[in-house]
Amino acid sequence: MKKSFVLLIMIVCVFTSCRKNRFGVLVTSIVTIQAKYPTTYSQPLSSGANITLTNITDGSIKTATTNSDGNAIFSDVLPGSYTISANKNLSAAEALALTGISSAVTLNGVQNTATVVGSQNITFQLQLQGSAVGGLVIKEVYYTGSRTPSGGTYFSDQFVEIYNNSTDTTFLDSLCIADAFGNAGLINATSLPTPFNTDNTSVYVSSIWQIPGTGRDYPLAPGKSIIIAQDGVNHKDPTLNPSSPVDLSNAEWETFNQRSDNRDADAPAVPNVTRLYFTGGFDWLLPVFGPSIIIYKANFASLQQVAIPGATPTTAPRIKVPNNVIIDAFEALKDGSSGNFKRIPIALDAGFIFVDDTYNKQSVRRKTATTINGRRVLQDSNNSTADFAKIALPTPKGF
Ligand SMILES: [Ca+2]
Ligand SMILES: [Ca+2]
Repeated sequence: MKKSFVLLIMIVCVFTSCRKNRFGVLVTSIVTIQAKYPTTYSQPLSSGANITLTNITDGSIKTATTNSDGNAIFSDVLPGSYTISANKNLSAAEALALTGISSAVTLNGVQNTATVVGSQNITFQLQLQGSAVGGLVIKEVYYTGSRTPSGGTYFSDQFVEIYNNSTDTTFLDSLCIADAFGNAGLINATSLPTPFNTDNTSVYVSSIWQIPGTGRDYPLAPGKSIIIAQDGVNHKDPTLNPSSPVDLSNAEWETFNQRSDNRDADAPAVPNVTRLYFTGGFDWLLPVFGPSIIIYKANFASLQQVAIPGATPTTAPRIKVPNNVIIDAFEALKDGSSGNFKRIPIALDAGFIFVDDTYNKQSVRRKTATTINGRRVLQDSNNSTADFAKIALPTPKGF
């Protein structure tokens, strides 16, 4: 009997008197929740975030909104264990100011156990997280090639650079890169635009290469890029082309087109992307008059193989890549009057870029829209005319 009474007193204490001091005054704390934006954002603290403080024991809920200092202040918080959660919706305009990318995003944050004891003035910091704003983009395409000292043509130094233009680390595993079928312009008097241009729902590609990996093997941090070289070697080497503008021996990847005649050498220091489909010659030669390139993720077996209208039956089919799996598209054509030769649907790329000549070392590079905490955010309006600039020399990993 006595034992039970003591136990009862203890239970009552747990639920009542522990919240009061020995004079019977309620003991409460002032709890400040500070909401923090992801570190890739232009501001550290989030104002206008909705904060919910939930008492784990009795389920009672308090809510508040963070002020201009990113703080939500809760007074009269009873001792106990709490879950803190936060939600903040950013409009496209707000996201543009914070991330450089105009795209609405929802941010959330949760701390499952926040303990409040006695009378405190305590601050909890809550990290907001959301899906990545922005994505992978094609940053630079060096397709023109160069001249050798004796005036010969050299195109093995081509490369494509892919940049993480988002706020978060992204994984390159299974990313595919492919070149669209079709002429870049009036290469000769009888050149015709691609017969696939009647379908604006897909891009029809000639060759496809894929980055290997099973999902999380090849992370790419925000503001970082990779080079996919036609050949991952120092092209300035005297045995290659001393007049080449690039050393690609540090490229992340190269296209190795394995052939029985060994016409394409496998640079041992540079890993090879996987050849999924190939209709070219000795190597992954991009059209020096202007290539159109897409990056996408899709299972190769799920893609339709389509015969080229009007081509001979022995001509290899092209691979139809639907717009909705394409992450980024780039189009270069022969010159400013080649617009009717577009190979990429307007929905993916409303324009095209061009350079002055073939084999003149010029490159095309995506413009920088803004810089946030040292991270360049590249311009991506889905229009290569506006987003790319012609530059005199290629700038792998550079600006
Ligand atoms: Ca190669
Ligand atoms: Ca290699």
